[in-house]
Amino acid sequence: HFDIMCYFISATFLLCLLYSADTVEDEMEMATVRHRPEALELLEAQSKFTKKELQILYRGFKNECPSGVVNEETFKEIYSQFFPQGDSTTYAHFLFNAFDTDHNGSVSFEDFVMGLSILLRGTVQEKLNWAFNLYDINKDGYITKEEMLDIMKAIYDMMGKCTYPVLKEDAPRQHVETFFQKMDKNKDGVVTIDEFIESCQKVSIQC
Ligand SMILES: [Ca+2]
Ligand SMILES: [Ca+2]
Ligand SMILES: [Ca+2]
Repeated sequence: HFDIMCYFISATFLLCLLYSADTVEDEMEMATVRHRPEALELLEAQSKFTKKELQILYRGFKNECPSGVVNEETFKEIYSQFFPQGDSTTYAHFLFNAFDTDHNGSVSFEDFVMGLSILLRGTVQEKLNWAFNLYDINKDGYITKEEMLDIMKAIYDMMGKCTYPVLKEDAPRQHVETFFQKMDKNKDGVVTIDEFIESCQKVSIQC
């Protein structure tokens, strides 16, 4: 499970780098930032980024998405640039839903910053909560074996055949069976947030 977590965090980190890469001064963008000082101040209080970092992130965000929001298609395009050898469509879809916390079909700058804040600077507990929310595809508070299998297949698709040329067809299912056995402590067929956090923390300690 740990390597999967690392993969998904690094993938998200790449997205962050892309957004913040272009730090070229642009007067128009700075003007836009100045138009929303209250919004940035609120975000500074809610997230773990400084005002300066938020301005850089905002400029990159507006650069990439002038409309101020990211839709699912844009998200998928960005991911496919980083994983050209595989098909990242499904994983990008799941990640998009995890970032779109108010489920209105778009990732606003606020959604983006709050997600990044957790992934890059959150506590272990916050990161695990976020990961649980990602795996809980239908957001009902439980991770089923099917949901975990869907995520696992999406990650395998994203990494592509070049990364794991000798991978057997049933590898994702075998992985899920192993993880699920370990996580589903009371054997009721679903993983709750408590079971998830308990087993992930054990893995982290072992690493
Ligand atoms: Ca949203
Ligand atoms: Ca669920
Ligand atoms: Ca259980």
